[in-house]
Amino acid sequence: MQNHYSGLINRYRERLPVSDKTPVISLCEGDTPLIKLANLPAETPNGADISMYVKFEGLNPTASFKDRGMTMAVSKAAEEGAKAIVCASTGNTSAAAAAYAARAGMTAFVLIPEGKIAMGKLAQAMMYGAVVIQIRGNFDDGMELVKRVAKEAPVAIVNSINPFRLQGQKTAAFEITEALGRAPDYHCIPVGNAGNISGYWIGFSEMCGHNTESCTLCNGQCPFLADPKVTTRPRMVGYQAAGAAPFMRNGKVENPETVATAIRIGNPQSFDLAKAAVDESGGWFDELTDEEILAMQKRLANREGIFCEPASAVSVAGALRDIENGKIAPGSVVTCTVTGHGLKDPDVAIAQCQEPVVTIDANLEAVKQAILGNLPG
Ligand code: AN7
Repeated sequence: MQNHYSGLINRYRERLPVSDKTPVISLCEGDTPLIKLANLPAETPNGADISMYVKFEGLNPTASFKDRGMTMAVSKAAEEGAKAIVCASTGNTSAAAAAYAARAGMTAFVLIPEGKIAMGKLAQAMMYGAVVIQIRGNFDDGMELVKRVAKEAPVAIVNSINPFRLQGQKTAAFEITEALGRAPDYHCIPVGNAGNISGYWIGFSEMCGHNTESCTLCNGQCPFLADPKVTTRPRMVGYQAAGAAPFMRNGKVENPETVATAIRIGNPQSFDLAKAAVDESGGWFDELTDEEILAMQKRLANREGIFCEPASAVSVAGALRDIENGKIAPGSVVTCTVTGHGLKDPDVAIAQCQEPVVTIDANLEAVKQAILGNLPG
């Protein structure tokens, strides 16, 4: 099968820190669709002439963007002979770590905040066979513990403080630029631990021949930097949940709280990299309330057919608000990362669908009435 897509390491091998000696641990992640929105921009004041696209990362093998970084982190851990990996997680990192560890024959230890991760993510970590360690604390507590325990036990950290994670995640920016044949004018993205926005900035920068401070691996030595594919980079726009918005408070948030549990993070590990990316690109950070987040999660599903988890709706909600208020200029090409699939968090989804499900007897007349009573006017 010569044209069989075999994952992002093989696809972008010459742009990643891998060699012939790196065992590629892959689930064919990446190559996700860039979906042009059909309805929401036109329904938004000032949005009629905006081209808006969603990079739907929920269609990765474990249903979130984390697979991009994890294929790199676990492949490099395997190259270094690791037998076990560890991460703190609000859920998606743990699912991805568990899956790639299973494939590599490693043990994954995942620290999750008790009671604060979506059910689908917990199911994944357990099915893939991770050792799930619930802590009576939040993600930030877990992250500190992971950093300390990795000094005392033989486990490789696969959180995004592992620079190979950002290298994998930068490939989404490659795919967007290739799909559009140019860089977008604005790239909008949810921000939690702030690794992904930093990875995208590396990717967009490399596409136009720039090195960034966030690329701690090549120091400007990558040969492909001399072969730019495009001439511009987007403004990077990072959106947070209002109850967990350290970038808006200019520092740590002690007790982060939001319905979007994926981004319930108060002390982002890549704070400086993300701030540099936003500043260097001429972008900005902003925040959305839980009400705005949930409303957009539902609108994306019922107006565009894209079902994402709450944290992922943040990018689209923020972008549409900034189109309406003119911060995003008319005529722009806007891309939004939609980070995780809606099926990850069925509880929050069902809780916000208020209309009761119609239940009827199993006969033709009753079905007919149910249809005729609900046809569009
Ligand atoms: C759906 O899984 O941090 O700013 O431990 O799951 O790169 O952290 C998840 C983060 C956005 C934020 N959307 O990305 C974890 C974790 C979803 C996420 C983010 C996360 P970063």
